[in-house]
Amino acid sequence: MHALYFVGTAGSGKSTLTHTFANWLRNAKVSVGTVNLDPGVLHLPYGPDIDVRDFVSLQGIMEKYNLGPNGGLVAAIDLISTRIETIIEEINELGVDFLLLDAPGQIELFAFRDTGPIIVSSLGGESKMIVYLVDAALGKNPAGLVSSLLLSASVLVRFQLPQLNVLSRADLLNEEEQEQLELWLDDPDQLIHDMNALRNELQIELSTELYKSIQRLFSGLDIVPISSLKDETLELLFSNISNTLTSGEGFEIFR
Ligand SMILES: Nc1nc2c(ncn2[C@@H]2O[C@H](COP(=O)(O)OP(=O)(O)O)[C@@H](O)[C@H]2O)c(=O)[nH]1
Ligand SMILES: [Mg+2]
Repeated sequence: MHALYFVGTAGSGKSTLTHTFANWLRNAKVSVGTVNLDPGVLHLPYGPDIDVRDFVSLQGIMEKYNLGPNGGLVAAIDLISTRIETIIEEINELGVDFLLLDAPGQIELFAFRDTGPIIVSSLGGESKMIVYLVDAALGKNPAGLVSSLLLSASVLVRFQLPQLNVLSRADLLNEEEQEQLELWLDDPDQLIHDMNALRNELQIELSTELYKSIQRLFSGLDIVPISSLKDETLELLFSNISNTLTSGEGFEIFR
């Protein structure tokens, strides 16, 4: 089984992509299961095969411990790790080739509490990776892009798994904005030059060095533009995922 964790900032399109990519895989005759890891989500665009809300009740936790929504979410996430064994059993019962795991809306709950790494190290067997969603809304300006990539870099450091960066909701960018983004990704000097907010030499130097480190960390920077509204980009997503999981060899159905 291959486990794909969809991680990104709130609203970057994780749940929608879990839904559309699962459908795309099913159409390609690939067996797939979905897991909702967000105890606080009210509406999902898909019916998950496994849902952490069946194991931890946010409302119940808020009432029992007299917590507000934020404290409740933190406690709920932490409680998931106590139910891991049962969740693993359910996953194994699914017997699918691909497992799509939809991370909680707020990235810090998953990436920066202990539970995230515990879940990732326990669920999904040997073949697993992170699909990190850089929201296209943040790719419209250089500071948004750099800060989003910094977050992606910290996810990489935190989980130490193969990681693919995708530009999610790419249909929100017009052609000019797409080209601008590609220019920034290719040319750090241009990116830094366009960061008007940087007012002094120190800020410019720091940003340049940070950005170059990010590029090294991701061995160059290729961000795959995808959109849940466009099937052809989901095919591109699959071929990038298969390359990442097989170190460039690709899966059989795509060779
Ligand atoms: N235009 C566009 N909107 C999208 C796309 N994917 C998600 N959305 C919208 O973006 C919002 C947030 O999506 P959601 O999947 O809930 O994000 P999550 O918080 O990361 O799970 C919703 O209103 C979605 O309908 C996309 O590819 N293109
Ligand atoms: Mg979501």
